[in-house]
Amino acid sequence: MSAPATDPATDPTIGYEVLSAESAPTYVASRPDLAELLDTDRLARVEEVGDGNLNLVFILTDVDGRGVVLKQALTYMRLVGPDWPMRPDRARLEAEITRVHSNVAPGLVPAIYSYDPDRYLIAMEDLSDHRVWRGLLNEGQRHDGVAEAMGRYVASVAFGTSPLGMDPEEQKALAASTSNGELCRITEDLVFTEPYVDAGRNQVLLENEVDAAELAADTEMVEAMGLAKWKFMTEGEAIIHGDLHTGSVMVRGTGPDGAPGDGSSSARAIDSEFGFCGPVAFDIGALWANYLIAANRGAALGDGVQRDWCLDLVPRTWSAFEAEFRRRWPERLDPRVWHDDLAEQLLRHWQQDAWLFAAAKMARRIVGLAKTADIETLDPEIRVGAARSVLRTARTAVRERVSDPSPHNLVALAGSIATP
Ligand code: SR1
Ligand code: MG
Repeated sequence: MSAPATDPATDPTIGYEVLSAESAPTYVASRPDLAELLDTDRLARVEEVGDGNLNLVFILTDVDGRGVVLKQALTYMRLVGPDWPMRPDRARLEAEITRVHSNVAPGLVPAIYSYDPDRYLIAMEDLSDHRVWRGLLNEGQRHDGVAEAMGRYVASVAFGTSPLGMDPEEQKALAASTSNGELCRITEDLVFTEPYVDAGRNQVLLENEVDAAELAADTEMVEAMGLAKWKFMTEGEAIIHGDLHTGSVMVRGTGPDGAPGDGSSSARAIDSEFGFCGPVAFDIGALWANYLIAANRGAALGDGVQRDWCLDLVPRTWSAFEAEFRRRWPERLDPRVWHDDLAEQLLRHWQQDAWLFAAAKMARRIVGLAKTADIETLDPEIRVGAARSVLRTARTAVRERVSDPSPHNLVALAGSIATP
């Protein structure tokens, strides 16, 4: 599917002002709260940079290096065009969820400056000194500390936006105000269903058609995905990110292998528009899946160092998640009945379910709509094998998850499949 030919800024069917690189400076200048963030008379850069599937994203910076990002929702999915209408109010949800996450996980998401409900437009922190983690990984760059930061982020959200850390009435009100059936349905369809029941949106290389057919005919896999879908649809634990792949993480480091904690490094989770009150393990599984996809890219390119480094991100995220969750546990709101055994049960449950969700996320990125550059940018001769390995990893993971759900076992399993 290709992006629409019509320019959204001049599309009369949209019904509200859609910005362009030409009109964005005027918009910022007209908003007193934004105009003070940068000098619109001395702009150095105005660019539409959105490379995601859904929205427009503008970066404006002035000659002094001050900037703002404007993210605007359209009335349809950008990747597909007007044939896939979507409610633009998703931008409000993203603004609200990012603000909540900022409160519970400070420094790990972008700052939100304002939300414009007339234009479905978020103004947020300029992260143009960061880069999208997926792109860095695809270049073979290794930024230590990012996997750990994301583990801490997921744990902070799990604790701080669930009844463990929020007043139960407030938490239920937040769950209601961030309820997002439309975007959840996209995940329910694209992640848990369509890789197994083709709705006409699946696509693989000719040589991988046999792998896609085997995946869909694998009853144990399909039943596991049925369970994963059920969990996704019913387990409202915390206000999760909902789409935490490596393309949703921005990284600033000191360069390749840059050491975080030196004051200049930073990792932020962006794009939480798929957020809702859902299962905590979904975010962990999304990260794990994308680490394993990146490891398979490394293996396909014959880069064993990159492969091993990417595999190791799985336990790194888990350990940071577990440590942060345990650190917060003494602050839980109802220790009268939430004894320490519950923490152990929750950690076990999240570890097991992360395998299930990781398997779902791996398979969808190979077979279904919305793939990953990690695999898609490989030459077809090696792409076939990499795609096959990711699918094998997903199918093996659903079988192995019960006997030993440790992250190290997932690494061993994935490493035995991701061979150069
Ligand atoms: C068709 S685009 C939808 C996908 O893009 C987002 O990144 C989510 O992963 C979603 O499934
Ligand atoms: Mg996104």
